Amino acid sequence: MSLLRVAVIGTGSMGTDHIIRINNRMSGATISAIIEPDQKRADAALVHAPDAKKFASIEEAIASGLVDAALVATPGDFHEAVLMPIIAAGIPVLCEKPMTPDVPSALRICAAEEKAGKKIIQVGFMRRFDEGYIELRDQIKSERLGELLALHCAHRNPSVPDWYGNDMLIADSVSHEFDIVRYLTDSPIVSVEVKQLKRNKLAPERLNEPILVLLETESGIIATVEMNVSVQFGYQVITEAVFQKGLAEIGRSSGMKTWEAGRESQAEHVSYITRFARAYDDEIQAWIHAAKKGGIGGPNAWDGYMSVAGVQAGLASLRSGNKEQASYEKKPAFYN
Ligand code: ISE
Repeated sequence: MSLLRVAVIGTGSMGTDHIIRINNRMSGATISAIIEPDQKRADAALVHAPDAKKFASIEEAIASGLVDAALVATPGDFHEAVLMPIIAAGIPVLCEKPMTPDVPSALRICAAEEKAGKKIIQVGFMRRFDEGYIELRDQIKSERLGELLALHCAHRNPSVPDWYGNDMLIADSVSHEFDIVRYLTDSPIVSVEVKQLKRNKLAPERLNEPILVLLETESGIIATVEMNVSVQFGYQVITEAVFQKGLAEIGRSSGMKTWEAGRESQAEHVSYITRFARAYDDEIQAWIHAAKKGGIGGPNAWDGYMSVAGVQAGLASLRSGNKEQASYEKKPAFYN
């Protein structure tokens, strides 16, 4: 295969960012199809993918014979309906997080993939491709600073769009930490406790935040996550790891420093699109290489399910205010 022909389903900000990335910066792939019900958005995306064709559904795009792989960037609620025909066609797919909105649908996806007999779903947990997280995972594994004792995470957005509701603090945003904490510690999350911090009056009325989320792993690590989506000043994802003999910190801005009018300042990111730009590039390039061989090059559907199951416990805690246990199905041998 010369170029992997990719169909993009959903051309909001993330879908469009991936289209630009694939057609301009990645090697080995081109955008051949766009599926987006909002015609204005579809046309705006086509500007970046002039050779692509618009289709009304993923089924039609697959039937056209123009599609070797798919990238799903619709809101999570639509993922299952899009993933099922892709799995049936055996086409490799990168699906943005959350894989699905709830546990039953996540398990249905895993079961369908297992039945199809091949791992073809990669879930868009781009943090696993971020240099800082990769270094931190190595640091933890090496035990150079002794055993890992705790993680302090801050996940801060300047603001969120109108359609971002209170549950999305957990389901859309902390869904990343449900994955990355498990990945850093190599241990599943067994309990979740959400605490309300003093409410930011600048937050939209529908949101009760910031929140502090305590994730406890089976191995006994507690990760604190400050989830904050109205910080106004910029976008930050910072992790401090506490070890027996020292500390490690990742995620501070390395933006340009300026000295002006008696002050020193450093540029900060304002969006995940720039904060994780390199991670997205590495994630998508790894996926393209693997998809050309018919497989995946990153977190799989079971990782997607594990995050969704953690989110379910997180949502229960958001409602009850209590510590809630997370439980998981036994991992099928297929995912070992
Ligand atoms: C968004 O969907 C993302 O995935 C970002 O990484 C996260 O920081 C943001 O809070 C989410 O809404």
